[in-house]
Amino acid sequence: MAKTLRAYDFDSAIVRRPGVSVVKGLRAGGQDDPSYAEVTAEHDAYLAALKDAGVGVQVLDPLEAFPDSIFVEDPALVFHEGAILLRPGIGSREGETAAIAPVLRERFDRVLELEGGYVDGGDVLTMSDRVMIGLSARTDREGAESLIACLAELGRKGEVVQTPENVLHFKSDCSLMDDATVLSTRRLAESGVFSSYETLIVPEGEEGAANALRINDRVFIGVGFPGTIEMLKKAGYKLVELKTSEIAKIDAGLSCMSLRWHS
Ligand code: CIR
Repeated sequence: MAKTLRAYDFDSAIVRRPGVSVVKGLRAGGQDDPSYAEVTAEHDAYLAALKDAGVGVQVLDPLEAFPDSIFVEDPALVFHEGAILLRPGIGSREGETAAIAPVLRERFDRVLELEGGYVDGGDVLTMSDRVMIGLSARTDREGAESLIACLAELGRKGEVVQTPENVLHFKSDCSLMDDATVLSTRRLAESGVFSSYETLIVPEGEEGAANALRINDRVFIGVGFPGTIEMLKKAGYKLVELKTSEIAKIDAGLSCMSLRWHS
């Protein structure tokens, strides 16, 4: 009998190396530019961790014209059943979709396109029974509805939810830990979106830890979040601690640096 794939079973991924322009990546606050060398080091460690988790990784060349293109999660969504080309909700990143489209057309038999509106992949949380789409400053209702139509074509159910105010992406505030459990900030969990899930709440002051990443038997987590790390260890998760302080300067975390799927 074929094995049922869980939402965190992955054997394939795509990443894109940072260009030197990454230092000009978007940020909502007034953070300093990150260092190119340190972003590259964080990216290298992330790539090594993916490989160590048993994932085959395709590494794309940098795209200097798009400072944020290292965050390949935002212009597309990928599943075992096929890929969906999204439309990032900020002008400077819209062209990233056309850049990644040929790569996805080579890797997937089915590549769907959003009919209308805007969706950033960072607003999309794939769970085993549904795909949550968080409305945000980047993802609008039209985009979310178009995405639900694409998901239906792939046999998946989409659900529109709300990203907390002043939070970049839905997944800035949460990540799937396993089929029954979500790691979340308090502000997001209190909105009730995870009522049918167990929630592990990151301690106050560690909101950045909520963007963790479950890959196969392990969870990638940012270093510098001791309370969250202790909580997850106690809950029995195998952790891979990765430095994210440079990419955090451009509002990024662990999910955004890869597109992941099971072939
Ligand atoms: C942006 O503002 O678009 C980038 N500086 C950060 C994108 C992070 N993406 C993600 O969490 N999915």
